[in-house]
Parts: sequence; structure tokens; C-alpha cells
Amino acid sequence: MTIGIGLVGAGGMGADHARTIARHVAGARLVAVADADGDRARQVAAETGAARSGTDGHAVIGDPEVAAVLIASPDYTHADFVRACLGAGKPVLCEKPLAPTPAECLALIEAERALGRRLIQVGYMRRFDAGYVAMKQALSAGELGRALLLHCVHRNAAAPSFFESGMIITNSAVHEIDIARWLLGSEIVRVQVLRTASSELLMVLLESDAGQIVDIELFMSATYGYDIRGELVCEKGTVSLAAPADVHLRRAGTQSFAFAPDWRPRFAAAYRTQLQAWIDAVGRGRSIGANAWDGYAAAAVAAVCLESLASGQPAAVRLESRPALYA
Ligand code: ISE
Repeated sequence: MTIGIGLVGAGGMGADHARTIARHVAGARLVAVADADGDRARQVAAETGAARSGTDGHAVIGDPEVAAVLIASPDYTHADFVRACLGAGKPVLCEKPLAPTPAECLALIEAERALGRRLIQVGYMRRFDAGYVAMKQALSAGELGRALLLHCVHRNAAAPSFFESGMIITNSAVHEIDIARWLLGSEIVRVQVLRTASSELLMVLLESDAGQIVDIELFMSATYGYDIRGELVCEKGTVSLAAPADVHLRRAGTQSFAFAPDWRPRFAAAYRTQLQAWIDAVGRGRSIGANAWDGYAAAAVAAVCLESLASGQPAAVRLESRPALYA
């Protein structure tokens, strides 16, 4: 059975997802594409074999041939489209963040609870990255003992063109918040954001309910490339991501490797694996990856990070209680 996919949002990330579905994902085909820019939707549809394109995301969600929806529109539009997918009873893979605010995420959780089944997956693709998966396996194997500390570095060569105030937290830091919760298997209870002389370079400190510390360097204008690092420090050793390069060059007294310009090439394999896993899960009537609760938890921690950034003080995170649907 081939699952008909509708794509809402055909900008950089949405167009990449469309190509991945067309070229690398088994069991799915793109049938309809919407984007606020109709020409862009038309081009992506033509390139990827989708029969229909237009400017109305809701028309794509309602399209009878669309069995599952991929949302890659601007962050502030996510909640509205995800709610429409729930209304249509269609599984949805929504790019992160699920929504920029925890209140919007909670409303989606309520709607999904009312349906009684999990249809929402949030595109926290690092959960499908071979490096992070290997880190989690190394920790689960038990030989490292308990995880005590997680060091994260998150550097963009330049802030994306769509960035607005606060997105360094709600659009970038959320990846680190999600991967920290997923790797450590604990919830974040306290945060502190430290400013530097540049508003594009912040340090975020998180504390988990198991007493683990996460430090995150967020640098949105590192200029030299896209650079993501992670190291788990455990009782009996450490495990860290290896440099993501196929080759290391040694020449003229130096050793070097190339950085990806942005996240799309860096995490291309993770995006592919995520899409295939989503399609396979949809085909089996299951859900996989980050769910709506994970989307809410990341947004809730991000909101408290924004408070701490504004006040300069540490701040406590208070999550709602987790509904049984997400146990
Ligand atoms: C971007 O939107 C992403 O999702 C990337 O994965 C992240 O690393 C980057 O900082 C964000 O701006």
C-alpha cells in the first residue's frame, strides 16, 4: 500500500522533505503541496511528482487522497495545521517546534486526547541520527554507569533568514532540550540562560529531575559552518558524537575536514530515516519518535529559558502532569 502524503510548506525544509519522499522513502508518494508562495508549491510538486499544488494548506489536509500530512510551514502556523490534521483524523509529522508556545502545545494535546489515539509526531530528527542513537545505546548498555552531565554545542554559520527575536531558543535550543530529555530519560526542572556580549551567542544551563546538568552553547553566527557537538559525561566514562565527516584531509602541516553549511546536509541521513520510520509507523497504525507531549515539554522548557534570558535569573520549569496517552 502506498500512503498519499500532503505537504504544507514548501520552503527550504519542506522542499527537502518532498525530495526525500520522492527519492528515498518506500511506501509513500507526495500527492499535494501547499505553500503561501504558489509558484514555489508548483515547482516542488512538479519536481516530486505531486499531482496538485496551491496556496491553501487546509485544502491539502482535506484532500481525500492525502492519508498523512507533513507540515514544514513557518513555526507560528504549526498549531493551526496540526489541529486541522487531528480534525481530519490524519497522522501528521510536524516540523519542530510543535508550536512556539507551551499553551498552543497543550491545546493540541487536549485535542489528541479527545481522539484517544496518537496522530502527532514532532520532527525532532536527531532521535533518528546514527550518532545520537549510538550515544543512547552506549548509555543504555550500562557500562558507563549513570549519566551526570551533557555538553552540547549548537553553532549555525549564520542565523536563518526566517529568524525573529526569541527563535534562538524556540527554534534552535529546542533541539538540544529535546535530545537532552531523550538521552537522559529525565525532565528539565530548572534553567538559566547566560548572555554574552553578542545576542547571537548564549549559554543555557539546564538541570534535570535526576540532578543531571546540561550545558548548551548556542551560537547563531559562527561563520565557519554548521557545528553540532554532544558529549555525555557518565560515572565510568564519556561518549561523544564523532566529527561528521567522510574524510579528514592532511596537508601542508594541518589536518582538516569540511563542515556542512547548515543542518540539512548535516542531518540528511537522520531526516531520511525519520521519514521512513514515520511512513512505516503510519502504515502499521502506530506512532513513533517525539510525540505531542515531547513537543510540549520542549516548548515549556524553551518558554522558561526566554524568561531567564529576560530576567538574567535562574527559573523553574513546571510541567503539567503527563496524560496516560503519552505514558
Ligand atoms: C533550524 O531551524 C533547525 O531546525 C536546525 O536543525 C537548527 O540547528 C538550527 O539552529 C535551526 O535554526
